[in-house]
This record gives sequence, C-alpha cells and structure tokens, in this order.
Amino acid sequence: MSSAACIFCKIIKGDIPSLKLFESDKVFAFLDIQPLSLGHALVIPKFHGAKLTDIPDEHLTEVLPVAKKIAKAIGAEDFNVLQNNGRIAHQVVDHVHFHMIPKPNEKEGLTIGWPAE
Ligand code: DGP
Repeated sequence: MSSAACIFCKIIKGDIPSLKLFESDKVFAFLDIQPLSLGHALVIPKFHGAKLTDIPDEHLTEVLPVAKKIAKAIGAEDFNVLQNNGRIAHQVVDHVHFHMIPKPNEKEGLTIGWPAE
C-alpha cells in the first residue's frame, strides 16, 4: 500500500531521487537530506502509514535489522535510532521512518566506509 501524495512513497518508487543504501521487498533505506551527522540514514517500511501504530507487524520486522546493518557497515559505534510519531513528537514526514544517526567519536571523528552494493 502506498500513497500518491507521500514524499517517501515517491522515493521508494524512484520518482524522487535519493541516495539509496538498502532495498528489499519490505524495507527501503536512504540518506537523510538534512543530516544531523555524516551518515544520517532513514530506514522505512515500504508499507505506507503515518505512525508506527498504522504499520502491520510483518512490515516492521526487518526495519531494525537494517538499521543495525547500516550502522555496522559504516563503522558507526555510537549512534541514535529515533522514530517520531505526530507533530508534538516532531514528526514532519507522515510515512513511518527510523532515523539512524551516527555520533562521531570525539577523538577520531567518524570514518565512513560505505559497503559496495
Ligand atoms: P521527522 O522529523 O522524523 O519526520 O524527519 C523527517 C526527515 O526526513 C528529516 O530529517 C528530513 C528528511 N527528509 C524530508 N524530505 C526528504 C527528501 O525528500 N529526501 C530525503 N532524503 N530526506 C528527506
């Protein structure tokens, strides 16, 4: 299920370009256009729904493993995984998305080693 007006559904379909990191039948991951740090990624279920409570469980099972895979692949040891629901909770895009936000090491910075596709 997708929504014609949804910006993230358009990204999944390729109608809006993105820097894609991962895709499977249920999950899509790409770099955030307004990164809070180098490597800030968004991991989303392809199933369209605004809030976590709108998404069937079977469309969520792969999401955190993909966030984990990306964190490991880029060598992010310290990172946040965040997911906002509703305006008061700072949600701007109404398609469920998990932010994976690497935190640079204060001494060494963040060394990004993108995996080959
Ligand atoms: P949130 O506040 O949790 O709804 O975060 C929405 C995020 O989506 C925000 O960090 C910026 C990102 N974003 C919005 N539009 C686009 C877009 O067109 N492309 C990409 N790559 N990211 C987007």
